[in-house]
Amino acid sequence: MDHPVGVAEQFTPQGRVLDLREYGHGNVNDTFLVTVEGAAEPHFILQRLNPRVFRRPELVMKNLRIVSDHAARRLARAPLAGRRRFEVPRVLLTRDGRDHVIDPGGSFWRALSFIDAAETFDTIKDAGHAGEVGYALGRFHNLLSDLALERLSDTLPGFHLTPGYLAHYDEVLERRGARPSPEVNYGLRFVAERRAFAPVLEDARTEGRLRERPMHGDPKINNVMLDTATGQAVALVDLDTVKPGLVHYDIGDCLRSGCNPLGEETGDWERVRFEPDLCRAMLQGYLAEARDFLAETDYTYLYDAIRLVAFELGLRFFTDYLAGNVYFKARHPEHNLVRALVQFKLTESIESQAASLSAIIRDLR
Ligand code: GN1
Ligand code: MG
Repeated sequence: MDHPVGVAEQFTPQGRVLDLREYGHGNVNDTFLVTVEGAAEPHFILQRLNPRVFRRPELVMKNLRIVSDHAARRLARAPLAGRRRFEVPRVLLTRDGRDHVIDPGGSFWRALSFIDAAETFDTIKDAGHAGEVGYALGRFHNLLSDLALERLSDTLPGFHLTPGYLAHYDEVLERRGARPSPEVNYGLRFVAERRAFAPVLEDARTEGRLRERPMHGDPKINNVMLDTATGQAVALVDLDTVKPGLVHYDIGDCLRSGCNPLGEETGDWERVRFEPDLCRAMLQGYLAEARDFLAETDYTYLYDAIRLVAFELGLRFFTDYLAGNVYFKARHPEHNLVRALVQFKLTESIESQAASLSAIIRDLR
């Protein structure tokens, strides 16, 4: 890999790179915050895309440019009420006008504008925070609700298709087996008991009850940036997974991430809970922006979406643990197992509150 400073310099028109440091806690790409001298905007984000995950990085960039240009046009046309700001990261070009750099080692790098005076959190603070996270996702869906779907490529075939993850899990188990332990046995049983539930959203899509829209793909809480002064959501970042899909996976992902007060990286998996008050606040924030474009049947699948995405992410982590940690970056060999147990416990908590969560959805619709 080329030294990132050398790459960063190619994205700076005149300025010199003053500082470059690792940024954020992504599980897939490598992210750096770059500070430059003498530029109108002193910071930008530099990222190296993970080639094992993003096989067609040029398509990722194409989607990103379409989405970011479309959102910028919408935002310019209709500024937000109440002095709210909302931004979508811009793609930065190199000195010779390209949207990426391939270094001599073959790594794919790209740069994005930095959202200033804003911060992210890995765990939810309170219901106010939850409302803002929901708002950000609703705002984002709203901004893209009139973008023609044919313009977006499927950059990650199979991404957020739960039956596909189940098939992959079966293959890995068949190929490598699983070394038994109480935690592994719990995981195996957990998945076995929920197999029939996996295709719930895909069946609804095939049968025409849910239709595709532009989706974000990864709206977890640390991808929502909050204004450092007001605490209001000002951006939903990490747009690599934007593609045509079901917004239900986004809603489920946002809720599984934001209504788990211990956060997805806790080691205390036995105490993980899905918090209904946070769910109410988050959905309220989301629906304030999304009500206009959601159809009646969309509401029918909201509860299933919440339950499914927690299950799906647990299944993805568990599979990666069984496969030897080949997809998600892991800090220790059991990391993906613990991450899986967190999502499985969260799923159980969601299931045990099925009636009250459905009532919350009914109240808000
Ligand atoms: C990955 O890399 P990061 O942290 O933005 C993953 C998401 C998962 C998330 C769980 C492309 O996102 O699907 O929900 O980890 N992204 C990809 O933290 O697989
Ligand atoms: Mg991501």
